Amino acid sequence: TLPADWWRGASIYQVYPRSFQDTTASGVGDLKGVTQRLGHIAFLGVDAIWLSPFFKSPQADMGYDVSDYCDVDPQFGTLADFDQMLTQAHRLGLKVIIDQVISHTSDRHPWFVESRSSRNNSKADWYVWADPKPDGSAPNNWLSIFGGPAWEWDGVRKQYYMHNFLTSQPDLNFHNPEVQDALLETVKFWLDRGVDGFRLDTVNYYFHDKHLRSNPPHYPEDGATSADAPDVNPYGMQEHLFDKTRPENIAFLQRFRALLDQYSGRMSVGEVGDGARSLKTVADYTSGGDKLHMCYTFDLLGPDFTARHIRNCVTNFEREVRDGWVCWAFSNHDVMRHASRFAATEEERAHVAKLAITLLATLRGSICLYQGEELGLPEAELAFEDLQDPYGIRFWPAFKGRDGCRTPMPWEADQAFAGFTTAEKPWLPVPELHRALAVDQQERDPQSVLSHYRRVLAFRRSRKELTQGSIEFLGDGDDVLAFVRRRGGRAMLFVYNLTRAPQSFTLPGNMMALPVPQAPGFAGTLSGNVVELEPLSAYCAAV
Ligand code: TEU
Repeated sequence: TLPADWWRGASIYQVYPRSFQDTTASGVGDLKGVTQRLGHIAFLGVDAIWLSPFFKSPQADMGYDVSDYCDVDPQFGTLADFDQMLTQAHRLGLKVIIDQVISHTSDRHPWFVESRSSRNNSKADWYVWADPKPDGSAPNNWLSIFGGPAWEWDGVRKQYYMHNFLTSQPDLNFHNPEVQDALLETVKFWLDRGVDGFRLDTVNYYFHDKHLRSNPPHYPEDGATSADAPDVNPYGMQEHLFDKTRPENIAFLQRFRALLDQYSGRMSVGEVGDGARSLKTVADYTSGGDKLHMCYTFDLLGPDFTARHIRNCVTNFEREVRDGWVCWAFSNHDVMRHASRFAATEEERAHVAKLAITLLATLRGSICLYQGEELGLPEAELAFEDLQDPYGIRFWPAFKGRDGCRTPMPWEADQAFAGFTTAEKPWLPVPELHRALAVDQQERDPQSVLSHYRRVLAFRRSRKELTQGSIEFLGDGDDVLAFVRRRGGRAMLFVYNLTRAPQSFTLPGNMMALPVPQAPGFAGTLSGNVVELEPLSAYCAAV
């Protein structure tokens, strides 16, 4: 058995159930499919899985629009399938984290159906309803992330309701204690079923400004005002909401944590998607040990894979967040796959994928991997006709949406749809390019990205200075990223060259570097007190 703080430094594997394994020939993955493929995840050497939503849902936002928090969508199976999956995961030593999407519900959720039916029903105040301005327009200037205003007119109540995402994802009114109670009941439902943790979707969107004040005008970097592009989300809305509501959310997160603490070994990881202020939010949400266990930020989900950027992210975090804890990730179901994002050419893709996991596995924090990255999968190129993501459909071709990272897992190269489904057609195509990268091909190749992931994750797991130790950066240049991970009397030096030119790094005066046996993927060499690094390579030593 693992200690109660098993999550600290853990490696978490994100499963996107729609695209993992289909067992019913529906073209969509399901929970039985997850159970069937758990061996692959356990063998990878992670500590936990995070499952994207499988709850009852009209699937307007691929399950991030929930219509029943306490049931499984028939597309994904049944509660019994979930229990089986959970039992099997536990048998394999894997913790199970589920995605709680409680900032908003689906508009088909019975709570919203009732809420919109009149102005005086028992759930009339469970969502964010507001009267129009005298001229009939929306209550304020808030915008939706997925485009257009954050307000939708309802002809029955003759009021607007607020939504941060799709119009079919109405925002719950967290200021109402009954809403909080009802949501905590659903959390309890899954705790009692035995889940080990929760990923809290958009945790910093829970509360809205009670006074519904308009946002200050927002000036994008290019000098245009949001009035120039009213349909494009300028992220001004969230900044306004966050600032005004932090204290209320903290009190809610304390209630949430108190519930988790009635059980043993349960954890929470909040998704904080607030660009500039995310670290402040993470600090507020994870400090003190009475709120969230850790937060997940977007810092490493962008295109920047440079020494300076990574050093900045981690040092800013260490400085701001102190006793809080972060979960780093290079990929998830919302962003372009990092093998494509970080590699400059097709040829260097596999190499960059290996270097990226080596780096991630040596950072301080917990780490999150997204299904398929262990194969070095590139982003899928899809035609408009293939798109399923409403976000992409709306903004095509300026933004192609999130389907390119959501295509099915390739398991067996010579099977139809690489073994994902026996249906005539999967919900998203399996790119031809992914076939050669299928699990069965990479398993037998010790040089494959997959084999490398296994070695690196085992390396991380076997060393407490990696999962729990401190981190201290050496130097502040653009050419190399160097840091020491230390715990008790043990310390390790890591040096990364993320550039396309050879680099060298001189050890600090009194540092003695000794080779580390079985350190995978560190090709740099030491001559005298200088570490020599080929382009895109890494070095490690005991110091
Ligand atoms: O994402 C929250 C979020 O901020 C996203 O809108 C993100 O900015 C965008 O996807 C980046 O391309 C969460 C889920 O991860 C996402 O899949 C959902 O669509 C969203 O919440 C709404 O529930």
